[in-house]
Amino acid sequence: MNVVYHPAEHEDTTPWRGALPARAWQQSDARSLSLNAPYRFRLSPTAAVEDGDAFASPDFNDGKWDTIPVPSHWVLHGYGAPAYQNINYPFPVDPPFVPTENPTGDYRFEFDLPKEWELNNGKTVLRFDGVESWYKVWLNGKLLGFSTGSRLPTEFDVTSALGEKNVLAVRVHQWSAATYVEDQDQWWMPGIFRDVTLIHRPAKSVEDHFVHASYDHTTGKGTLKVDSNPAGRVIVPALNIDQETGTEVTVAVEPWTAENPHLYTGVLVTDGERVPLQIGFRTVKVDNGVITVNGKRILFRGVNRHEFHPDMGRALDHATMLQDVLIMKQNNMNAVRTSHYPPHPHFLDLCDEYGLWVIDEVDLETHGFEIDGWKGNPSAAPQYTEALLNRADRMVERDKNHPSIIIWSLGNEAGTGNNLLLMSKQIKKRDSSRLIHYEGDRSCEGTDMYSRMYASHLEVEEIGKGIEPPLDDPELDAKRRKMPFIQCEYAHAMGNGPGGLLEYQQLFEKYPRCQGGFVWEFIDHGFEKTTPEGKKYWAYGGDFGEEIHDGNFISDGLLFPNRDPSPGMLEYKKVIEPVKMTGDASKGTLSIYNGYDFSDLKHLSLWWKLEHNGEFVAEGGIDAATLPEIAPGKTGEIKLPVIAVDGKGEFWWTFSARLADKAPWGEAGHEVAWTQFPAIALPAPVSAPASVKPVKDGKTVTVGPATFNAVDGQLVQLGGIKVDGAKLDIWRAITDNDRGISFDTKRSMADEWYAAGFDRVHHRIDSVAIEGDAFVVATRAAPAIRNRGLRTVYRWTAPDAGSVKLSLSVEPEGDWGNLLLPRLGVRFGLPKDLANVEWFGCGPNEAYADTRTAAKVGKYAYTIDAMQTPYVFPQENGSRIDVRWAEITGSGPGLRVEGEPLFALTARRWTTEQLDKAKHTTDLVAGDNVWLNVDLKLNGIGTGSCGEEVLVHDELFPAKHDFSFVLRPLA
Ligand code: IPT
Repeated sequence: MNVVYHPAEHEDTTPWRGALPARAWQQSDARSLSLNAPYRFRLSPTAAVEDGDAFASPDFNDGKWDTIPVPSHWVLHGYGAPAYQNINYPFPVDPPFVPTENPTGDYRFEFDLPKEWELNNGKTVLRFDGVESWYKVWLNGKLLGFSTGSRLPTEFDVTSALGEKNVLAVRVHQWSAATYVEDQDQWWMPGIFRDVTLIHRPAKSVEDHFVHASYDHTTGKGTLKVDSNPAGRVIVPALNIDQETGTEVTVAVEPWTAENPHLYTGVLVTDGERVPLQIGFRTVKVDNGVITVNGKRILFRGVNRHEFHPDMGRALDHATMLQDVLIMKQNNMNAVRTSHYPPHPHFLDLCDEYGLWVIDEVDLETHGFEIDGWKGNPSAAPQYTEALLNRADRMVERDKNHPSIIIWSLGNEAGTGNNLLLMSKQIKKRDSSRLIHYEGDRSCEGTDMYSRMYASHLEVEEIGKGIEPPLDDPELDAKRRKMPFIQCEYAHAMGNGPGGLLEYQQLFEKYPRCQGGFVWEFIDHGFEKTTPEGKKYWAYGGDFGEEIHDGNFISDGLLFPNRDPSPGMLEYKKVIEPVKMTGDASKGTLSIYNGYDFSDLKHLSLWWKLEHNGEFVAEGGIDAATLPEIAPGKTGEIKLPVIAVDGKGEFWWTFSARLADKAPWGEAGHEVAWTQFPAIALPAPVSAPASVKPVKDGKTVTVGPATFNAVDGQLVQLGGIKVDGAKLDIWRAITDNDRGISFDTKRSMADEWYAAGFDRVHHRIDSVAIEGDAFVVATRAAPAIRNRGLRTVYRWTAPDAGSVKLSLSVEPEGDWGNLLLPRLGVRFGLPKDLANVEWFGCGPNEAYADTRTAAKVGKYAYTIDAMQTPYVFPQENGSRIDVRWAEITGSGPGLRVEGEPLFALTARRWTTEQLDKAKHTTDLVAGDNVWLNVDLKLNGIGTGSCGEEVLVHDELFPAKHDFSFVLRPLA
């Protein structure tokens, strides 16, 4: 039997029907009516709804229906649940067909037209700013058409259907032929999730307008031409411009840049409408293989931003959009890639206003085709040509008047194919003033730059030098070799990390061709859930019962879901600081490098502080006005204040560059950049000589304040503190980056470490003896199965009656291959009342070998609870680096640890093993001990969850290590 498959309506790849041509996003004096409101709603399990289209009729009785807010996602309002897959489609790949189980939402909304609405003047359009993924619209029973393109607007002409009383009916299918091109790495969340608006289009109002505003840096003049249909006048009072549309004028202007986002307020006037304009003059080019704006090379300090809010999903409100822009600006970012679709248009208004370079991306991703060798990929399928061109067109038309957008991106992870080339041509034809980006086609046909994601440091360096491996096609290779380079994604901010940011930044600053990148990504997409006991946690993939899912890969942002900054955000802010200061106390100078692309430093003042062993000595300010003038790319110098310091202890200068006055995005005093350096050479560490001999008394040995079991050598008591399980520790709770398979070496630390048994090390006691001044315990720490082990000798001596020093010597034996160690240190179980930690060292936040740029030397006091970083997926966290001393105290006796000279410090209420097993923060339950780790070192963090492993210089090799510190019980 021959079966013929007929695609259903929503399985047709035609992008829309009945819609008006795309046009620029604009607000104007024309009347508009927001139709955002609670709508009547019902959900059906399939696209074929029981009573057909009956619901579209104005007389349909929806009295029994629920209501749901518009805009929103129904899965966040009790209908089904969000679902997370990264690359995979949640259904069989068989375009354009989608499953019969296709959640379908019917919406109904009754509204009255305001009395003033001029029904007889011009027309009225109904606008949807975003509906996922396929929808059909009726007004008063009249079918208007259908549309796709979830994150793109669609307008329908409703003039003939509109009355004084109206019933709007919308049917939305979650899955459609369009789903195949919307396979972005995010939650699947259907619904009418952006605004719905009724907009009056008076006769002779602006059908569309295109602002062309360029800047010539050689003359300091801008050229403005506003195209409009119909023609009208353009008025820009500040520039004395009052001229016909379609004509060009060149005048002296302040240009627009992300650093100084100068906008000129104007108005476009036709006989029917006044459209306010925000004009930014700037010229984007590729000049000599480098992206320039207004004649200058720019450096992207960027981030990838998905739209996400833990309550609203992608239905963001304006306040959240503003918050995102402010967070970016306050953390020194200057660029955003709108991954992987055009954002809500208001976000782009904010980018214009506050200043961010924008890569605006087409709503396109077909990543799930990769697994089948890209067979049937819509990017190459003629069946999808119209849909893809439609998406490119609607993005460009909607967003073309934003000065902040300097690059159009064709989409993300959509393989290669002729449709992409056609999109590129279409965009270039319409708007030659911006550059084109697409990462997925390494040949760079149809793009203006070479873009990569997660290229290793080594590869970025090769690209910087122009010695990257060639393409097969010599012509394309020659072309690409002359192109500017960006990392459209790098430094995967999943869990603890990313590591290696500093080294990336150094490459971007070194090689003109390497123009920076965009960290993946801005925010963890986590939804709040509650345990049966009422404890809240962030849910990720799999927590909603998805049949297939990608777990916590959705949790890879610089912000936690509630927009609290993660340590990664603080690190990135420091690494990309636009001002670099370096102090030299021996010369008495501070050099200041202006790393802005356009700005001078007049907006900054300096504040300084001198500290002695973490205690305040002096502070002061240096006024913006008294600082030397330092042009972008130039370095200036100031003299350090003269303050006498002696050689006892550590004296540190801290210099901080802060906003001198309130900026639109930050308060006066907001820190932009800082540096620290010692005021005098650091004192050499003094090793404490033993002065009190060990004493054996029956079953115990005492060394100063420490008591040991004489048989197994275990430390059991430190002054008044009971100690549990003090021993060498090489394990850490696996981080997301440990778990990942590194792109460069194909290694997964987690796989190697579990296989090696580093989580199940046994400690064999080889000898316990008093040797002169020392109590010496010789052990061999090793997991089962293999011959490898760590010969570990603990030498305990007492510098005085009140302290005991541990000198640890660790020596690997057996076959270690190229294994690395997770950590190397000593773990102590202490009484749980020890809840507070004070330390002098780096802080205040966690820092690891390759995530430590933002750590400042100082004295800090935290509770143990506050020292934990609540990663959505629990993992190693909270280690403080370069600690000189720490005191852990509680209601009973406390303990002081003194480094010789430095150690890394971790304190927790659960063991590493418990931390390693936890899946959500609520799995972590305080136990009967506080666990203190005094570490020589931990392996770096890297960005192996999606990228490369730890750089060699931050890896922890199993070599011979000697390490000592002093323990001093406190009364
Ligand atoms: C890359 C995707 O472009 C991005 O959307 C996100 O999924 C990221 O990975 C990982 O979080 S693609 C990857 C195969 C490099």
